Order: sequence, then C-alpha cells, then structure tokens
Amino acid sequence: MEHHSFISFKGLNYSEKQVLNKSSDFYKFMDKRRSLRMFSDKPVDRKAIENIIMAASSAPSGAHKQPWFFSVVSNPEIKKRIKTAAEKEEYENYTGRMSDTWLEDLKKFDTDFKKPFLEIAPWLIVVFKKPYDIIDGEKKQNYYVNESVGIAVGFLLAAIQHAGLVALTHTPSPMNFLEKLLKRPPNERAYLLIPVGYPPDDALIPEIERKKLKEVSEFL
Ligand code: IYR
Repeated sequence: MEHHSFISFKGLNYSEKQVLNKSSDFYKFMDKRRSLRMFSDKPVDRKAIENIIMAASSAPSGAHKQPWFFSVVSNPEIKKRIKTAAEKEEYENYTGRMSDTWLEDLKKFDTDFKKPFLEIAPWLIVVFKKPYDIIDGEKKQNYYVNESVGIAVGFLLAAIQHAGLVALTHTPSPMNFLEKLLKRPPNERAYLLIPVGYPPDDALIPEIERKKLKEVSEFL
C-alpha cells in the first residue's frame, strides 16, 4: 500500500467570546467592501499584490489541484490592449447582445461599454481556470474547477479588502481575448478580470443594499 503522510493540525483555540467578537468584526469589515468602477492611478507595491495572490491560492480546491492561474498586469501597453479588446466586446454587448431586462437590471450601476479603469488601475489581475493540467505532455483532468476558482477569487477579494485596496469583479464577455492577448496555454480559460488599486478621492458607488440574514439563510 502507498504511504500517505499526515501532520498534526493545531486549531486557533479562540475562546467562545473571541469567536463571537471575531465573527462580528469580520462581518462588519467585509460589509464595507464595495465593487468600484473608478480607480486612482496611485501605484500599489507589487509585493502587496503577491501577498494577495498567495492568500487566494490558499483556497481549498478539488483534490488540492489548485486549478487556477493569475496573470497580473501593470504594463501600460498590455493594459491598453486589454482595455481596447474588452471595450470592443462590451460595445457589442451593450448594443445588441444583452437583453432589455439585463440592461434594465444594470441601470442602477450606470455602466456602459467604456472601461477607462482598465488603464487607470495600477494592476489588472486576470484569473484563469484550468479544466485540466498538462503534465509531461499528458492531459490530467481537474475537479470542481468552477467551484475551486470561485472560492479562490472570494479569498482574493477578501485579501484585497484586508489590504485596504478596492477591486471590480469584471466580466467582459466573451473573455477569450484575454487567453490570446496574454498568450496563455491551451488548458487555461479566462475566468475574471479584476482591476485592483486605491479608490479615487471623489469615488462614487451606487446606493444599493444587501439582503438581510433572513433572506439569505435558514436555520433548521
Ligand atoms: N460586463 C458588462 C455588463 C455587466 C454585467 C453585469 I451581470 C454586471 O453586474 C455589471 C456589468 C460590463 O462590465 O459593463
């Protein structure tokens, strides 16, 4: 039989009181997170982005395959190329591909096909999912890829919030232009495009509310 080694795990051992306080503090902190469509051009240290990527990559994944890849762009020329290609797709979306109901649902965000933030934000994190790995030229299937990458992006957004930065989970659609533009291998599919930076001093966000506990949960 194959040998699989285990090591001991020590929990954090918080008191019941600490568990209550920490859960409340974290909720209040995460509730301050907002998606931003306006960014300052103020630079962000690459090391901070590296830490944020490693926090994302600490997420659980199917069979611990970590089926994600982060292509992180600060190069102004590449950002410009991404902006141009994203706006081309978004123009088609806003002028025909999106349904009337969809456009109606988006009215409160005041969005259009123009995406200036893709050049202004200091960093663009392009998240790729990997349906399979290529190991020694062989295809190795990954598991629960969408779930795994979704969880990793959740960690990424929490890490961005924790660092005091802001982001947008942007989905220019279709997103395959990112695979070509960034010359990614055939086993990677663009999943999300996430500009990261500081908010500008005059940042505006839509006045929207979150669902209450009762609407999003039940306790049986
Ligand atoms: N991808 C487009 C449209 C869009 C779609 C949804 I769903 C949003 O929550 C917001 C925007 C855009 O980025 O403008």
